[in-house]
Amino acid sequence: MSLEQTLNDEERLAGLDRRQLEQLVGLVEYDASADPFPVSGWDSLAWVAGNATQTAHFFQSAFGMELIAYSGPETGNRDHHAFVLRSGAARFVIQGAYDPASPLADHHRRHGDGIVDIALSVPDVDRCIAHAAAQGATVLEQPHDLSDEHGTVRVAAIAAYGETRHTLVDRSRYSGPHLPGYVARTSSFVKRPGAPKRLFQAVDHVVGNVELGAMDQWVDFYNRVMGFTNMAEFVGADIATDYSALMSKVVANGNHRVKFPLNEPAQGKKKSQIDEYLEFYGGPGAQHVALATNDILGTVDALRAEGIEFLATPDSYYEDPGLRARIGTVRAPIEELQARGILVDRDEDGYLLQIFTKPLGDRPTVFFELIERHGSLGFGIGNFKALFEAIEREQEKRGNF
Ligand code: TYF
Ligand code: FE
Repeated sequence: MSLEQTLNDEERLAGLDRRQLEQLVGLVEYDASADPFPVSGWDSLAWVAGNATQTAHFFQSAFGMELIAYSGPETGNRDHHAFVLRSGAARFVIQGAYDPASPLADHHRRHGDGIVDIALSVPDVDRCIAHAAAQGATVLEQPHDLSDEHGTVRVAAIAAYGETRHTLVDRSRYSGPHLPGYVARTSSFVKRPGAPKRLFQAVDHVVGNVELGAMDQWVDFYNRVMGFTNMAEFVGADIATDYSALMSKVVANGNHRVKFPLNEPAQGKKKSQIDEYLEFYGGPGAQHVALATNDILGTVDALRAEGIEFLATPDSYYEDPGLRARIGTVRAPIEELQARGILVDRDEDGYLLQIFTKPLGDRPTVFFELIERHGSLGFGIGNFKALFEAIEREQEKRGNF
């Protein structure tokens, strides 16, 4: 059986089948044998938090994630705490310094809370690294084995934008809860009766913000080093200056599980949201994570009930007769979407529903998107104007014009 016909363990564990995954994240068939750097999907997103203990609690209490593994002083890790959380096929690792001299403390001083490692699942770590090195990528960790009584994981790491990295992980010979050094851990957290089993099923895309003039270099990096191809959607200089103050292109791995939009700032009427990010993150980094859900209405309701705040969409968005003509019939009445501020976009392949949270932490940097795809493989370009106006309203409240 080819790699592409199989679901990964996380997806199988999450009870997803292939058709659901095609719908959720736009999974496609492709010929992995010709791929110089085959990637099968996401492994995990590693975060640094100023207080991982509380951030891990927040991801459980508000985002309904489930604690599955832990590393920390009690397990022999005297540098930091790390909590592994899961929702469907999505896995987050929340890390925070224990030792005041931990490099994670310095990282947090520079960047605040954010995503430090976008780890990818690959069937052949050595082959990927050989190709990446030949293409001139910065190899941060050469391929090596990590072993314990549950088996062996092969890992390596390459540098991406800013201080972000891609760890490459092959866990096909491993049955432990996460990695050697972690122990299985469940939480005492009890979900409210009637709460949805999970609020999101998978990671759809992770967006990178890079410096002015660097977008094409990073598109080239993902093309040349990692064999990613460009997706159709992009925001060019022609529309950038009107309202969005950014330019954007999207690259994806062969099966489209992994999608990376890359933004760079553009000169607009107001200070670019990308410049604001670069200033407060202290350089390039991951801007937003889009979480795939098959019930965005229920998820938004559950998150709002936990106090999660979303960008406001003005009523004029829904009252525009052009919107109704453009989006046609979608699975919920527009009034239901309006009540929650959910945006709709349609293209030749179908439509999508999406909504964006406010920044998650103290700095105006990383935030979440929720996305429910119905055939569309896009990122909501039809919503950019409304979305960027909403972001600008938030920027103004922070005193950034
Ligand atoms: O991933 C995307 O490209 C869309 C659009 O600050 C987007 O979600 C782009 C920039 C941004 C927010 C959303
Ligand atoms: Fe997005």
